[in-house]
Amino acid sequence: MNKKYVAPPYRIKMVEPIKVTTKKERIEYLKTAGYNPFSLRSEDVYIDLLTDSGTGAMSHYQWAALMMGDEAYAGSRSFYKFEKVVKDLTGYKYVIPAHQGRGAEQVVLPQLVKHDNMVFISNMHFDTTRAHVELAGARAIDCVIPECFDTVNYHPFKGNFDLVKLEEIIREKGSNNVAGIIMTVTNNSAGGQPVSHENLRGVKEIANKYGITLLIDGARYAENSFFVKEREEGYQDKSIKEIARELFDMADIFLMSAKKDGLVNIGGIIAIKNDEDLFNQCRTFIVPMEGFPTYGGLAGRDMEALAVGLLEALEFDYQQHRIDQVRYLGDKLREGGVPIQYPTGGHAVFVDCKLFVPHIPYHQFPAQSVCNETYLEAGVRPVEIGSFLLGRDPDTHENLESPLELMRLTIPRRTYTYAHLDVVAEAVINVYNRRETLKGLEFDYEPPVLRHFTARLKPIK
Ligand code: PM9
Repeated sequence: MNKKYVAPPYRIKMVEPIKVTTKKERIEYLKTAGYNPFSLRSEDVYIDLLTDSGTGAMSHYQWAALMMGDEAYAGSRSFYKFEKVVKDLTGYKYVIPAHQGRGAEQVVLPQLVKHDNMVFISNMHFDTTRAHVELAGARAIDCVIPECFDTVNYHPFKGNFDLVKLEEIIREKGSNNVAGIIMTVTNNSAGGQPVSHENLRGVKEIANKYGITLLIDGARYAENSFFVKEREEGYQDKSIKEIARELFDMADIFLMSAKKDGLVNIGGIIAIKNDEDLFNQCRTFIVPMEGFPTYGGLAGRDMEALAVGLLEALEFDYQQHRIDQVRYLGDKLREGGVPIQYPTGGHAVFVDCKLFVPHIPYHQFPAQSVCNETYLEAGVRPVEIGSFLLGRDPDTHENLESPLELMRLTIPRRTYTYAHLDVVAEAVINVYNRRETLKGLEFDYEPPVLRHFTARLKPIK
């Protein structure tokens, strides 16, 4: 096998041209976008590493499946096909589609909030999950192991829960005030870092001891299962599918943004192991929020493509190449001296901007500044995961300081080649070599919720 990288287990049947722009053009585009790459037009981006969410390429099996979509409003044949795949995969009794991950969150999370002053505890809440926890009147507490914040040293499972702290929080809050424990796999916000099954077993024991519901936020559950196979003692001979099944066996609810490991452009999943009452509540609420329970905001054709994509994401050859592409970019950046969250995660390389631009304080959004400069350098669009995204304290409205200031270079699935990743590495290394010249940012306009999506910024002179 090629030692430099794992070559793709697919060939390319259709291409989408992308535009190379000049630096002069990019300076104008970024200014018009309010120094927020979310507001750039995608046609002004050369290599788009904003997200791996819904941006991947579907296989020809998925495109063929689209043609089989049954667009009946109720009882669609495509729903039953999708439902069977999810039930077989998870072993759960109840399945409801949603239009995407946050659609699933907005339906399920409020059902678990029974009274005032409740909390959810997660290894790390993703930003939309945190927003839905807060919109449901609860509070979100993160409880990841401290090794996660040390980007320099290796730890195989930086996504793990801090089990001692988890139990302390439950005792302090009182178990009847804990609406749920959310295990995010992989842990997106801290670098696409995996969670071990040993850790998950520990979380399950604690959840059982205190009678608390355990949810899996499994947008990237198949990538997590690949890492478990690769790194955790005793899993080397198991298939990714078997490992994933063990993960589902340990939880009560599975929420998924299917735009990641579902290998589709749109879709979400709610799966409930056996709580019939909760299922009935969700079926009731999905109607005004997302749509009738057999389509949940999706077209029949979307459910067809998802039924196929869920299984493709569990194939070993697919995952081996996928994870290797990301690791390739991480290794190139490390060779160039760029500080990254190490080891490289499943879906993205996370550049540590606290170390990259230590002269920019958190309230001037250091990682956003590095993202903008990377776009100016080569038309590569990364995304900030740091204090800009974290937002303000819901009670005091103070700017929160994120423990990590990260620039995420997110790799869409089956979309870019290793040559594109070479361009990205060169661009980031060039920016790193002139890092002292980078400046912080301040707000021109700040929206009240999930501000990073639509805010406008300006460079501090
Ligand atoms: N994640 C991501 O880019 C897409 C939105 S931000 C550009 O990483 C987890 C772990 C996620 C996630 C989305 C959602 C929400 C829930 N949990 O985007 O609503 O990573 O499908 O999913 C994004 P939806």
